[in-house]
Amino acid sequence: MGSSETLAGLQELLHGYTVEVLRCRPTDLVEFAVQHFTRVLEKQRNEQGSTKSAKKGVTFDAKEEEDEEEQDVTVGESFVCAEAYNPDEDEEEDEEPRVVHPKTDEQRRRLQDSCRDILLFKSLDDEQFSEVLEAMFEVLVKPQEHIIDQGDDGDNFYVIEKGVYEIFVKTDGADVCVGKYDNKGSFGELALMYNTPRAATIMAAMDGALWGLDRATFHRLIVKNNAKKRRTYEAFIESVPLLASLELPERMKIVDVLGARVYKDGERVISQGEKADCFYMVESGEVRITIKNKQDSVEVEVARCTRGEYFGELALVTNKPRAASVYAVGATKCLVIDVQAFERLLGPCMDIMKRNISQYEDQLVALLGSRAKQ
Ligand code: 1OR
Ligand code: 1OR
Repeated sequence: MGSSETLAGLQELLHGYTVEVLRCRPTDLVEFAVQHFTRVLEKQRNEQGSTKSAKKGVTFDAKEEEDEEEQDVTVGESFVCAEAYNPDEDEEEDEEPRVVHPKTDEQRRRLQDSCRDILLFKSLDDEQFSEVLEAMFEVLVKPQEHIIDQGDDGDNFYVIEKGVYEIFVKTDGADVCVGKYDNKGSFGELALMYNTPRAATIMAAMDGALWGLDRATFHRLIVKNNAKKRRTYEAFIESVPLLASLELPERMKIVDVLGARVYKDGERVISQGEKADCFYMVESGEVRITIKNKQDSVEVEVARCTRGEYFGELALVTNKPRAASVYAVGATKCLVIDVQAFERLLGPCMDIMKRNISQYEDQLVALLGSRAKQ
């Protein structure tokens, strides 16, 4: 093995370890390293032992790693915290009775409607998605009811069917309202994903309806999928210029919560004037951005975005309706994060975004100026 290959292997090993530290936040890093690398070694030996995996060859040779990616083998991303998701125990886990909450047809319809746009569900296949739906249960809430209290252990993940829910975060001992969910979205994923205490308090502001998903099912289906998602999108996320100033763990948290949306040629992604609830990055394809003026409603193309570029930040930053419409040019895939994750994770990129926004204004002035001369 050459020195560059050794370095690539080392990077991969440390990377896997970093991921697990981030997920589990262990108190003793050294002890955690011993446990982690012992598991990696065991896995490596197991796979070398079996004919099938001998072909896959778990090795830290940089070139062979690329093949591994395709064959869905993971090294170093396999362990999740104390409660530990360990793929070696998958079979056992699969044998556990599945959680099923029977529902009427009418409930099922409402549930499906509520879950249609949930980003965390976007990377599930049909079977996994229907398992999630089977396991979900209805929760009706009253005004002022706390669904989640900051600091508690995580029990369920929640999808909103209806109602307004306020988000409070403790600052200097006082609960400060930092945002709200307005009749859509989901919350309660962080404690379940990273095995951390609840990061915020969520309180119903009115009568509401939610759908809960228990921790075990969330872990088995969503967290497990996240490892795959990271392998799929990590390289792309690393290549997005806007995110370059973020540390690796922060970039990975973005991958964990993003959802992919695909659009056909000409399909509308954003409609000017609508309320905004998410932020987009173009993963493949292209979008055209159009603005219509108040007088004649004619849409004028003002910009395009291709792979690695972002849009939909303006309304989130200014708290105003969407300033432009956005359409797919050819088949296009966008990676999307919701406004809460945008605020939580993209704070460090805000300066860059604001700088670009000020350019929109310059361009608008230039455009109006050139039109006025015509
Ligand atoms: P959880 O399991 O930690 C509380 O339980 C949930 O509130 C959390 O998952 C998120 O789903 C949701 N910071 C942390 N958690 C938030 C935030 C948030 N917003 C919603 N949740 N911030 C607010 C961003 C608008 C950052 C505050 C500093
Ligand atoms: P949004 O959340 O308002 C539409 O949703 C998005 O289009 C917007 O965020 C930006 O990300 C993106 N003016 C306004 N929005 C623009 C512009 C733009 N370009 C891209 N977007 N101008 C064009 C500048 C080249 C100025 C208009 C003349």
